[in-house]
Amino acid sequence: MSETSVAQERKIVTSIPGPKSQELHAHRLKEVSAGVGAALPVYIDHAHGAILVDVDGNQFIDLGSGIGVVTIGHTNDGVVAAVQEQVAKLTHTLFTVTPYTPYVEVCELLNKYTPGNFAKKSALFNSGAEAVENAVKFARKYTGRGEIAVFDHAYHGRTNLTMAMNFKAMPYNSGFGPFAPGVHHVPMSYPFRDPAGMTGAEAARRAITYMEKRVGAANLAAIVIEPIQGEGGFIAPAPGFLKALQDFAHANGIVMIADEVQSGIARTGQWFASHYEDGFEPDLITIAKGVAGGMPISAVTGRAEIMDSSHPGGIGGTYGGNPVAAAAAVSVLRQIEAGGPLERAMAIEAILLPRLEAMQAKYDIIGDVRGRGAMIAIEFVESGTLNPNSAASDALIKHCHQNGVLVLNAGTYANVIRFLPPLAITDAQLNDALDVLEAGLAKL
Ligand code: PLZ
Repeated sequence: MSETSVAQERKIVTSIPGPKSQELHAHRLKEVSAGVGAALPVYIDHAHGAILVDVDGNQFIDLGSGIGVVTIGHTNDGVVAAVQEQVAKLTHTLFTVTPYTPYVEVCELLNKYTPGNFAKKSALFNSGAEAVENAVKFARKYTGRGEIAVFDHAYHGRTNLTMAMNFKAMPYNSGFGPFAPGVHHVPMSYPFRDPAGMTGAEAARRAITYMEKRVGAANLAAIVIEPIQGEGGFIAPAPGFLKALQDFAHANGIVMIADEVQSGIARTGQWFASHYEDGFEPDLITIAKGVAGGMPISAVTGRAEIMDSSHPGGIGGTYGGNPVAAAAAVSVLRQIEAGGPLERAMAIEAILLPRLEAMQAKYDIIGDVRGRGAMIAIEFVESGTLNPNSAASDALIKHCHQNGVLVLNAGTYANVIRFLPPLAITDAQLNDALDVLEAGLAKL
């Protein structure tokens, strides 16, 4: 889809969802499992940049990027060209049968741009959950230990192990157990809800005490944490928290794993959100979503000695690092390398943060504005309290959807609106979307 074929503006021409979408949705409800949800059942026909066009001709400004996936923009020209070229050349061999080069190039680029000035290697998979599963496999094999620590408010996926690692029972886990053993949930640093003034070091002490007393440091294979939590509501721990956890991990032979499935790949204005914490260099990083502009591919990247701990054949899968998805990833990574996306994420922050903070000053149901780059959220409370106010966020999300702005909710208490725009969004589109949000706030 070229730029000219999608007018880069918001346009609502029917009720939302429109008549065609309603008809398609009725069909879907008959054919598709009810367990697969639908946040906004408008059926999208095509997209470019930050604009989604539905089957009724409505155009939405996308502030969700398919939950942080099309970071580089919908139908990015480079990604489209790379995919078209690769799909006509080679679509599959299975890398562990007969290899091909795009797989290796993705690994090389990830080894280069992940934090940590040490020898690294990578392995490729299909989904974020699969990357997290494999990071835990590497850590267990390397340490010979079984237990892992995860954090309150975390989200890591929908497989059996990653369900065990999620914080929220509903909707992710409830009724799907029993879950994989050996997973321990530890208190997170949540500056907005922690006691006022609690430092990162103090929150880390709380978490470490739990790991030492409840699990035993010598039993832990890995600590797994999202440097900025995604589904949990863009919770960035207080400064010093991540580094203190890493120091504890390294003093005790534990592998430090950063789950950057949502926060990685230019999303926050750095290659990885881990870069924001001084001295934080995770041993392993999980990567997915934004790395391939919508093509399914994921990775584990990290210390060579950990990544080499498995015997050949212990790691893999039929589709992992598929040539077409890998070609898309090379395009995305080369575009970030060439410059532009990181700066664009910071420019988006420079628009989003002050405008949202101005709204917070005016409307006291906005308790917190937080995040980095193009990963920013607002948390709603009942006026003058910390009580979660999901009625307000629900109403506002609905208002935005009705008016052609796609926003997503998040948070343990479902009281957070998160903004994950494609970096291709223009200033005018972003400001237009924020005008819609502000009009909704005024109406509440
Ligand atoms: N780790 C940090 O954010 C995916 C989930 C949306 P998969 N988050 C979006 C939904 O409702 O399914 C995610 C994440 C972090 C792991 C994952 C899992 O990635 O590619 O969805 O498996």
